[in-house]
Amino acid sequence: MGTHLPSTEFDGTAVDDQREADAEAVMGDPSAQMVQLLGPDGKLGADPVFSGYADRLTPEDLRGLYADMAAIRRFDIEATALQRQGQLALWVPLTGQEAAQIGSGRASQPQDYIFPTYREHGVALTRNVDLAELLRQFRGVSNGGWNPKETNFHLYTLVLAAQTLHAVGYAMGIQRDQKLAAGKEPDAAVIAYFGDGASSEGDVHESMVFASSYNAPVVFFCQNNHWAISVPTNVQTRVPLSNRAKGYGFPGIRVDGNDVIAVHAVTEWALEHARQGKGPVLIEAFTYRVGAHTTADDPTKYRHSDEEDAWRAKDPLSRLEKYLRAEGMADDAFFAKVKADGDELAAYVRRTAHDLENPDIRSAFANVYAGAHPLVAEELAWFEEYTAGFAGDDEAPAQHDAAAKAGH
Ligand SMILES: Cc1ncc(C[n+]2csc(CCOP(=O)(O)OP(=O)(O)O)c2C)c(N)n1
Ligand SMILES: [Mg+2]
Repeated sequence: MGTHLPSTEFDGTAVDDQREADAEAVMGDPSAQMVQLLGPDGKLGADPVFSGYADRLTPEDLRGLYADMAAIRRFDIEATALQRQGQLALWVPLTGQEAAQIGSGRASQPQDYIFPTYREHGVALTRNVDLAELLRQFRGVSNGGWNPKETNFHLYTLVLAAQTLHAVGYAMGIQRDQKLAAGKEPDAAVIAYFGDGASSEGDVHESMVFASSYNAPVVFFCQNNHWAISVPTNVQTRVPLSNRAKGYGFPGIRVDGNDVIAVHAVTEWALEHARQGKGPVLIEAFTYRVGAHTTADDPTKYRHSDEEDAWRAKDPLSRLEKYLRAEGMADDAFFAKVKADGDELAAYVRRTAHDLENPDIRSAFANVYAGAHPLVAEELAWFEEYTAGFAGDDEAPAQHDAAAKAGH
């Protein structure tokens, strides 16, 4: 059976002209409707609303944003290498999306709560998640890897868009808590990250309806990186994704996702809006996945390298480097230090990843229910009998906390 996807799907020959024209309108040069402060040439422009937010960033903040972006890019390279060497089962690269992630993550405050997808390693860094711990899931030694309560950075969600529902539910919860604790605790907001492909999921629609109906303090942060594996964004939508917010009755902003200053400003504005009880905001960060979808993907099969080259010219790091140098805010010594710090981070991650041990699989039975459950106990008993039957495994399984908790 042939595909039902429009012919803009990569085939190199047949092209649906109308779809191409629509795609041009949606995906083509969007500058007229996109918030951009720092252009690819490293020059800082102005915006009537968001320049005021950008002005809050000190030279030290700007150097910090650069250092974070460089660190996470270095981490991404290291994790990709670890996967190629068989140390990780899979890796999900973020290169190209550093500004969208660092800019938005750095705009959040400690009391805010973040629901990521599976690619938000840059946001994880801004929330102080130990990046070596983050590799646990990709090494297959954990279903999560870190304790979300410590950082207010939720576990990765691989079921597309499911976390947008969790985020709105959480936002509605804190909205109620805040009423009770009025004035005693800082107001908090929630960020729900999702992709352009995930935007087609019913869960996103339901989330936006609920968020709007209840005026929930949630920022929907869509990283439009132009691809959902091999499907381009113009198959997901015929209008800019940010426009969809209008239908739900809250603000939608498209921001240059490779401009860390604009992303920071827009996210700060949106979080303030949410914390002040003014309701949800949709941010569409217009960016690009420069590498493969995952280490199991080969993008040369579905897109042209000239498209990748055009986006490399809009690189988020090089434009901030140009700006910092031109303004005299950073010199060679700063960039050398950033590189050395990145190498040190990579060495730490490599060392730690090698040592991440397999968990006792019985621990999986311990966390099914809060307390003991006869069915879980029965399944654990079966499992122990089964594993005891393997040659060489002649020791009876030791009594284990998990077994105790499962009621065994
Ligand atoms: C509900 C669901 N359907 C399909 C998949 C398989 N899948 C994993 S990633 C992906 C593409 C997602 O694209 P996008 O939302 O744009 O995010 P990106 O990977 O580009 O960051 C798909 C279809 C899934 N994980 N969950
Ligand atoms: Mg995508």
